[in-house]
Amino acid sequence: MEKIRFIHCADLHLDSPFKGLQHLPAELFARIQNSTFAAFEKLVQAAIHEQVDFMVISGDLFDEEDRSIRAQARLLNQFNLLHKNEIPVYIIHGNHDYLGGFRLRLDMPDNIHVFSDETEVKELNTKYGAVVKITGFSYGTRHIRDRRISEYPKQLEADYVIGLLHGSEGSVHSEHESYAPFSISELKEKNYHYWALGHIHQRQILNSEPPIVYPGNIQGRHRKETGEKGCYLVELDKHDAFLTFIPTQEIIWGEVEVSLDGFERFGEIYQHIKRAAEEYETQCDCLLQIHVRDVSGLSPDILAAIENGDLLQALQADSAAGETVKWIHSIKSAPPETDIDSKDPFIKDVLHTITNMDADDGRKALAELIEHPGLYRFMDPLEEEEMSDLVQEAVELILHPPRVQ
Ligand SMILES: [Mn+2]
Repeated sequence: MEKIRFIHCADLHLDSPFKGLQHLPAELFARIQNSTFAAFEKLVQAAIHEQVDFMVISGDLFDEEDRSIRAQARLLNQFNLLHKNEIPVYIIHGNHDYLGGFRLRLDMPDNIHVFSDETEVKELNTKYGAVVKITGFSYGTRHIRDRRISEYPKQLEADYVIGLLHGSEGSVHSEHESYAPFSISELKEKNYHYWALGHIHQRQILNSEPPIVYPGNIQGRHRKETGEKGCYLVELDKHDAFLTFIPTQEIIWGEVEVSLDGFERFGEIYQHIKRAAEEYETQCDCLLQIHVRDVSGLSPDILAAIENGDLLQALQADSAAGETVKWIHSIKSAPPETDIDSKDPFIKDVLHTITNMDADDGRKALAELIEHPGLYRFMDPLEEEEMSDLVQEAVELILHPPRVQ
């Protein structure tokens, strides 16, 4: 049986607006705004260079349902390049770019195959003679909460069968909070050779035989989407699967931890953090968050300079734009462990309750907001990680209430 080679990517979120970064120096902000496109261009170059048989995109090509003309035109350019190089592309749309939201559509070249909102099977014969069947569906509406996996056919006749699915892996019980949920065993039952997932932006391989894969997004879009981002080059033969990660990010979101133990003066601390940022290794532009710890020995003046942003501003003024930019976007201080014990009994009680909350308690606490009839349509369900971030931020606010001027 001939082997096949393809690229699996997802969650391009082309033309993401990067809200909240407008205050950055204009040149840097322009690079950031262009980054989702630049990442996709790198990905297409990799596909051409590797001469893959085809490409699959598992949803969320665009960031918004009313995708901009700019995003469509730039995507079309890349699809034309793939067309010229005889690389077919198989696409499902996800919750961010569901079919119902299509306001206008540029004519796509005939190497582009988009799945409809009904689960369907498409067949492809590679130039080396392998028969591949690809199954999937596009989101017709923004919220798909049904277990659509039951509609995927079993026992398809082909050399290779690949499933495309945009959704969340989760148990039956968390159904109400997730998109097109499925379990790993449900996917395995189908006897496919590869599951090309999308939706979760953190790259992860859920299973190796057969591979069940979230490639993550191709460009981080905020401080929580740290590290390298990209796609997988997949090679399947009769017995094995080989996956190679190809980084595509144009700008990397990074985190650096800095201990301030033993430091006293503003100047020293400034130099110390600056050096730590310089030592952060990266080949591309990066946006750094600095986590300072061991701050209990610092004077109130220094602590204030960290909290009110003075230190951050000083550091930013110094990071001139160059070939590659290292921009510190925030400095966070982790509260010392002892804080929790030294607070008064009321705060201690609140903290105890809040740190023992699980995701379901969190959802109950937010039910009024999440289930509000006017908001429900617009809100994505909160992922486990977002819920724990909310709890963490609440703890920090209780321990370090913002000073009222
Ligand atoms: Mn997405």
